[in-house]
Formats: sequence, structure tokens, C-alpha cells
Amino acid sequence: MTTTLSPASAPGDAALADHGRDYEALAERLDRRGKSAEDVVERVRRFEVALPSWAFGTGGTRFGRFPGPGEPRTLDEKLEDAATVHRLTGGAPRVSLHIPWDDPKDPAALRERATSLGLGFDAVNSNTFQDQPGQPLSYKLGSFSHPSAAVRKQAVEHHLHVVEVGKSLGAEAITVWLADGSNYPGQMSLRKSFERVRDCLHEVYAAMPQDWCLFTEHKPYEPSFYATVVQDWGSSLLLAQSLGDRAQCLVDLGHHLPNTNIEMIVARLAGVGKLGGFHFNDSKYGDDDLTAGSIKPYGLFLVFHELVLAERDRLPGFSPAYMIDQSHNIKDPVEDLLQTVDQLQLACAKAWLVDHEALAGYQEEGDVVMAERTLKEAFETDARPIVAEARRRAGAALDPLAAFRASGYRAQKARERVGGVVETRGL
Ligand code: RM4
Ligand code: MN
Ligand code: MN
Repeated sequence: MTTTLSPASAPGDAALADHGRDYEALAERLDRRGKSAEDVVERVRRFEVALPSWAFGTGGTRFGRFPGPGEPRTLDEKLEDAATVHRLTGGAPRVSLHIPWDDPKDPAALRERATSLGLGFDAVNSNTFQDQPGQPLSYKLGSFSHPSAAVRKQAVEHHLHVVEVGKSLGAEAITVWLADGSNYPGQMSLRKSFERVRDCLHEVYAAMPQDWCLFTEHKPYEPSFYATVVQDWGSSLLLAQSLGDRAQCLVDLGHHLPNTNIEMIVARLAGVGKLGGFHFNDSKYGDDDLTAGSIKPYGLFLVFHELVLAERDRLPGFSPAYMIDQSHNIKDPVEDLLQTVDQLQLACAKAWLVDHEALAGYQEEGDVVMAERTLKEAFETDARPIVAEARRRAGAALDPLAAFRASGYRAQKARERVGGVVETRGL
């Protein structure tokens, strides 16, 4: 893999020695609880999450955008940043592309470039929530749900193009998030709009390669503020069930009304073999796309707890595609992604630290206090040495953010990435 960081990213002997002592101390403590630190290190090593191509540039809101120096201008430069995140965390070996924001001109060349950087491609994402320059028909009043058959056809063709791009990159899934919906009562038929979406999805599903999966992603509102067609996990599940085995639901952590119990949705979907994908982020109010674990770390842990249970119980059809979906409005995107992967690795470690046998026993006995305490015991364990050890064994950084800062990567990119045309788009 190409190295673009200075040697400052390697931990010094003192840092390594400190880490060794911290890890041994934690392993010994866990041993007393009958838990193996080694097992959890291996679990964290196996955890992989895809990086979103749309997150490497500074994001924004409708009120403004404040880009920083050294942002990637091309898809190649985004891959370079992705490789940096993967090299420092050891946990992000794939990129999820958004088409047409990041429609590769030469997919074969892009695939080669990714391989040379140690990267692959995860699910590809379609975009019928915006009109593109030169596009014949508008999505203003919807895409798959549009009353006009011609608009629906255009939207289906876009999805088939996205699948083609994905095929040439070695991806094996498409994620469909639709903005379709209405802003005012009476604007659209609530029933027919859903049927049209279902029928268009059937066309895409039928045209996909046999080994591909289709993920339907729900979201309660925005940009439609009165009614969104695929607004909840029930609608998403109906669609996935109507399509077939290779259609599953994708849960985005920011796509729920306030106070929704997301871990319960995870348990439901995993329980019927329909949890196919995950978009990690965090939020305070809506689809805020903040750093995972920054607002509700316990909630993130409880979600991971359900994911770990599904894995332990070997639920049929359970092998979700984990992805990040965030908008880095005021942080350096690479730093935000490093923080995110770290938080996910940490939540993963803590979820594997749960004493599952004890928990199941307390649940059977109806011991509410001890059951809750069992979960808290894992959550309150400082599992950072386990995560650092997993990264050390993967040849990544003990502390990715510190290594990134010490490397001077962003300053170097700010010098290199000047002028030229910004070829890619995003949030
Ligand atoms: C949506 C949804 C999709 C993402 C777009 C950019 O809210 O989360 O997954 O691709 O935003
Ligand atoms: Mn999403
Ligand atoms: Mn979203």
C-alpha cells in the first residue's frame, strides 16, 4: 500500500510500552470476569466498515458550506484519503460510491487504483433526489413514485446504470434511498405512490446480477415534510419482502423520529433475516449525520449489542454491510472518519465484552437489575486498549487521530491539491 504519511505516524517506543501495560492490565481484569481480551481483539479485527465517497469533502447545510484546504478534487484523491483512514484504523477497507456524484469515468482504472491502495468497493448508491444537468425529466415531484411513467423509467434506467458501474468495480449491492414523498396533504396518492415505488424496485431487482443484494433505506422525513413514501422500517420491510431474498433493509442511525428505539428495529429486522445494511452516524434531532458515538454512545453500544447477538446466534441471512454515512460540516473529514471508525471499533469491543450467558440467565429469572447491570458492566469498561491492540496487530495506529495529526497529511495535501477543477460532488 502507498505510504503518504511521515514516519511520525508510527508510535514511539514509550507509547508502545504504555499501551502494552494498559492492555495487560485490562486483560487481567477481564480474565477475572471470565472474559478473554484476546477473543475481543480478534472480533474487533474482523469488524469492517465502508467509507462513503461523499464524505471526504466538507459537507454543508442549506445555509452554507465551509470547505477547508487540501480537500480532494477527484475520485482518485478521495481514494487516497480513504486509504489513509484505512491504514490508520485497519478497519475501513472499502469505499461506497454515490452515483452520479462520484461516477467514475473509467471504472476499470479506478478499480485498479483502489486495489493498489489496498481498497475495494462496497454497495453503490443511486441518486434520484436531485436533478442532474442535462437530465430530460425532473424529479421535483418524485422518481420511482412519480405519476408519469416516463419519469419512473428514467429513474429505473439510472439505477441500472448504477448497477453497471458497481459491477465493473466489484461491488455486490445497491442501496436505494428515495426522497420521494409530498409536502402537502393531497399532493400525491399515499397508496399508489408506494405501489409505484415497489414496481420500479422490482424492475431494478430483476435486472441485478444473481449474486447482488438490494438494500432499501427508509427515512421519516426530509426533503419531503408531509409524507415520505419509504418512511419507516415497516415500509422498508414490506418492500424487501415483496422483492425477494436478495432484498434487505438498511438502517441508517439518523433516520428515526426522536426517541425511537433503534436497537429494537435492529432486533426485529435481524430476526427475520432482513437486516442487510447499516449507515452509522449520530444525531440529536434528525438526520444530523454527526460523528458516530458523539451524542449517544450508549445507544450506539445497544445497537452493537443486537448486532453481536445476531452474529453469535448465527441468524440466517445475517451478514450486514456496515457503512458510514456522515456529513463533515465543521471537522476535517478525514479526522471525523478516523474518530468514527474508532468509535465503531470501541462499541464493537464493548458489545463483545457482554457476559451473554449471565445476561440470558438474568432475563430468564426476571432479574431486571442484574440484567441491566450486565450490559452496563460491558459498556462502562474502558475497552480502548483492546481497540488499540486490534489496530496494532493490523499494522494500523494505536491512536489514529494523533498519528494523523503528527503526520502532517492535511498540510501536505493542501500544498498538492491546488487549482484544477473540482470533479466530484457530495453533500
Ligand atoms: C440520505 C440517506 C442516504 C444518503 C444521502 C446522501 O439522507 O442517508 O443514505 O446517501 O442522504
Ligand atoms: Mn443513509
Ligand atoms: Mn441520511
